[in-house]
Amino acid sequence: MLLLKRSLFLFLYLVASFSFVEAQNIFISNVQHRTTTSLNGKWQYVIDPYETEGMGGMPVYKNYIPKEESDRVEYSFTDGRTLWVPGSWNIQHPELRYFEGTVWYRKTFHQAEISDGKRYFINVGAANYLTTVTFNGEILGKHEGGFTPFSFEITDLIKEKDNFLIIGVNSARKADNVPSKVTDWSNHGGIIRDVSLVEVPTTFINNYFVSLDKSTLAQKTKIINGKLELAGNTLPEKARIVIPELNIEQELALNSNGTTDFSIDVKNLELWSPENPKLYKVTIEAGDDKISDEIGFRTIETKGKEILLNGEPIFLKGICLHDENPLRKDRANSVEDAKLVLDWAQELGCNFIRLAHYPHQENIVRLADKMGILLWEELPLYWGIQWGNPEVLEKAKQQYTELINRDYNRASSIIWSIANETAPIPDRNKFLSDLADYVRTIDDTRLLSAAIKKDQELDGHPDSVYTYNDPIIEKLDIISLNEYLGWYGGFPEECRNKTFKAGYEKPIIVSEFGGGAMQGFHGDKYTRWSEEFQEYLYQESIAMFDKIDGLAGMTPWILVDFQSPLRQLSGVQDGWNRKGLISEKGFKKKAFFVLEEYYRTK
Ligand code: GCB
Repeated sequence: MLLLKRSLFLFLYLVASFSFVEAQNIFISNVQHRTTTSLNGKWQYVIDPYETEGMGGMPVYKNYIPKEESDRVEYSFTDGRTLWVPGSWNIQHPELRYFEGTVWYRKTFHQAEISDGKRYFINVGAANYLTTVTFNGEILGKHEGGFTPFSFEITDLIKEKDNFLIIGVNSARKADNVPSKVTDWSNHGGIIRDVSLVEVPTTFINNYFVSLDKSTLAQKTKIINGKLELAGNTLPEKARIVIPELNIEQELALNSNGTTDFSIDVKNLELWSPENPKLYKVTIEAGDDKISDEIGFRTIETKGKEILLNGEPIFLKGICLHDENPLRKDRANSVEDAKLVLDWAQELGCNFIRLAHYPHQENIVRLADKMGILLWEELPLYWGIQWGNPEVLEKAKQQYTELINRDYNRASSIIWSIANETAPIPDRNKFLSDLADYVRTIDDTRLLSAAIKKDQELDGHPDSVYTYNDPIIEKLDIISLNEYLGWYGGFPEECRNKTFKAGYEKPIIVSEFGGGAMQGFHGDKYTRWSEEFQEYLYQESIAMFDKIDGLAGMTPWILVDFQSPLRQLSGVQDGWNRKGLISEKGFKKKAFFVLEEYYRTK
């Protein structure tokens, strides 16, 4: 693997730290294994529909409380209204069902012991979309992007008693956001993932990357490459990495800025794979800090039209997924939520999941590591993006930096997808091409793809040939295509007349196909919304795709029905996209078994 240059690492750190924030948005990796206090639970809130950041001229984050009868304060956090964190506000109160704007959340807490030798941070797993973090009456900064983590330091502000953390979250959809204004999923607003108080030594290990060097795969002694970065003023000269099961205890000399690139020789390494999702305990120590993680080592690459995992061809038996718990109708935000859907995917026979269309919760990626499920991860570069706007490109890079920082060490994550169904116009081609280069410079250990748009003109026409002509393919390792013949245009049997022409020596993933069905509704195979229609569509689609030269996997759309404001057909959709193989209540539809059978034969 090409190691990141130290200067690049620093640059990324700066991008992640200062692009949208005055100061202090610092990336802290692996929060789960640090000393933390959860700030989840009930938070008080105030709605700010006109986005004034204050009511009656009084900033909400100042937390004004009337002391005398004569005092004028025009908002109150203590009127009994609360929101559960983490969670989507839209599903918690009828008054917030369709609310898209700003809500201010307040949490108060005591911190019994504040130590001089420690630094304190507020870490937010994700808040959708634009977040203002304030603490004890001071604005710490803003974070943009609804699905990636961020941290702000509060060391100089934290007290033993009566701390108040006030976070404003604005979920308004805007044309220059990533994603842009219209999506086929629910715009769940609010603090959607865990919030915690993180305690670290004054100088601490804020980030590290380790991965298996693919050029050494065939060797007996393999090499693990790594990077390490410390944050703080009293930088030690040395750090240490320990992997007990591999008998590794290696000293790492640090540069004067607290970073290092390193390589370790390893013998008898058990490779991570779906059949053997072996994770090693890895501990890194530097100065007063010590952090442990569980990490798997594998390689992923392409050769001609094949995808190779650990040097061996693999067929990706996949399914698409949104980051929702359908039973709770909420954004997924726990290990239990992740387990629910990963268990279903394994029942279906999957070894691969496309986490559509934005970064999902970290719990699912960590659980996939343990269960041996490969993942495709993507950013919400979806319909309607302002391709010509350089600020939007910066936002996309920022989100990618945060996602890669979070998941770099996860063996399950093998593909970064840089876009979904975007028309190949010059501005978009330039944007995605820049982004592809950027992603490769931060992480050259994974494969790049993008779900390219179905061929509009040819789609739905019998006897047609699908030609892969999107210029962005040049930049990608894998060609991925969404194809809805039989649902959006034509009937399922028209799949018999469609062929696919590649012209590239690259593997192909069918990243979406499918159609809607209401679980429990039956009819003949031409009855729209019946389970039989969807079943027939799966039979014909699978037969069509299976003939594609270079087919390396598929991720039909989608494992479970999901909420979407675009889907309003009463009595059928009622706000749900019905293309799931499983209903929102957890019942399987007939098409589930068609795909399961196909995967059994692969
Ligand atoms: C697509 C999109 C996906 C939609 C799906 C549909 O092509 O990528 O986000 O939900 O079609 O159901 O139409």
